[in-house]
Amino acid sequence: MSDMAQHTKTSTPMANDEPKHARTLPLIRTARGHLSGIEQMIDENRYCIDISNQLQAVIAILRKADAEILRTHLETCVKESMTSGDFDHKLKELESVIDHLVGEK
Ligand SMILES: [Cu+2]
Repeated sequence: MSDMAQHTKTSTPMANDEPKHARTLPLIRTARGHLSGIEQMIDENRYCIDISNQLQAVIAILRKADAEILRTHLETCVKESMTSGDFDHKLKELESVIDHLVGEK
């Protein structure tokens, strides 16, 4: 089963119609705006350090977005898995995420 199917299988619809990760969308859109600006900077052959600074800013935004997604995952999917019998699988997934975050795998 793919990760997406697994996620869909174990996710519960929110009480309203708002997507579960809606609060993260502004960060994603901000990052996309930054990336467009960086693309333009490269087209304009701007100074390397200026481009790098902008890239660092996008990376920081994406890290924050990732933290928000994971926080929501804890508050929803993981919390629900405590009663659905899927908790061990959710822990394994999180262990893998932590390994990636610390650069171990
Ligand atoms: Cu989740």
